[in-house]
Amino acid sequence: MDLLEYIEKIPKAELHLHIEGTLQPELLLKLAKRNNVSLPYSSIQKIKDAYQFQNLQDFLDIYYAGANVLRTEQDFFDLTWDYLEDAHRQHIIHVEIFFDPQTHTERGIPFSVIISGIHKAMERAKKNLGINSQLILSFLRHLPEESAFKTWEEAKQYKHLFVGIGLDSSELGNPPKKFKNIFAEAKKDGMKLVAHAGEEGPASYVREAIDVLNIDRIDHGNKCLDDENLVTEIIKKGLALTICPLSNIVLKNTPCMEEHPILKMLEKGLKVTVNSDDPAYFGGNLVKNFEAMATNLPLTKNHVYQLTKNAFEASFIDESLKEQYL
Ligand code: ES4
Ligand code: ZN
Repeated sequence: MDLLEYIEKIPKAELHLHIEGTLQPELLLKLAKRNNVSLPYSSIQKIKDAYQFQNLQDFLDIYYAGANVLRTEQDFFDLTWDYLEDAHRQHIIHVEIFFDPQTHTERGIPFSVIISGIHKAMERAKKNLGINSQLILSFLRHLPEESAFKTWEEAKQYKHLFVGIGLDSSELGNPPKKFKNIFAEAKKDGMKLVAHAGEEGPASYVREAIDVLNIDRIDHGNKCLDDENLVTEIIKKGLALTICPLSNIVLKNTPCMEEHPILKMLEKGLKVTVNSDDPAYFGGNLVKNFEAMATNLPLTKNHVYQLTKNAFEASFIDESLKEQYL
């Protein structure tokens, strides 16, 4: 079996995936029509042409504008179902999905509509496709902590439907410590904790996410490489990092795939995993991320095996059930 076939066939887990970032141009146009939302684009090609980003904020502006077509439970169902079907085609058997409720509640969409649509698609995927999926509620860090608290008050009645909370959106100027209290509160409520850190922000934000927020897993974390002591601490603690190679290139956090540090991180002993982040915007799904690594880095089957094993180990699958995946 050659490397590309091995990448495709090996049963995989994905741990860093924003459901709003799976909105493909075709569905974007379809939902805009269905909900009478006007878009600045008239064709699939024009949408694709608009996806050119100089940095994280450039991308986020387009991502939030796209999310504006999501209005009804059916819309959230269709979005999630499309992703889960693609995940199944890629032999992903476990996925942890971020959703950003504030992106929708801020424009008047009820929390119940969002969670029901997503959850129903997850249930159907479990039954019809055999995919195991879990939800992580992610707070928008450009909004104040009070907004996260307000969201949490409403979310709590559905807490049996998600495993953890996360932190995403504009990193620079919004350090982890801004969300110290809500993370402590969610932990008391039994939530797993993750946060985007060191994507665009400095190594000190990664340290803060670990020391102040007490996170169980680091999203991105690439910038930890600027601080050797921090790398040693992350390895000692066994904290995993959800690396998103194509995202890093498209958002210009890494100059090119040939220079991506993922294999060096693996060799240092960091527990790194491969993920697609926002596949509709960054040039492809999880398999495409592995393929880009295969083309541009000295990737071997052993690396693919280790990266995949790391993802299952770092997942929030119940410890008693984990064995069956490893
Ligand atoms: C995101 Cl790539 C990335 N970074 C931060 N926040 C996000 N939300 C969706 N994708
Ligand atoms: Zn992300």
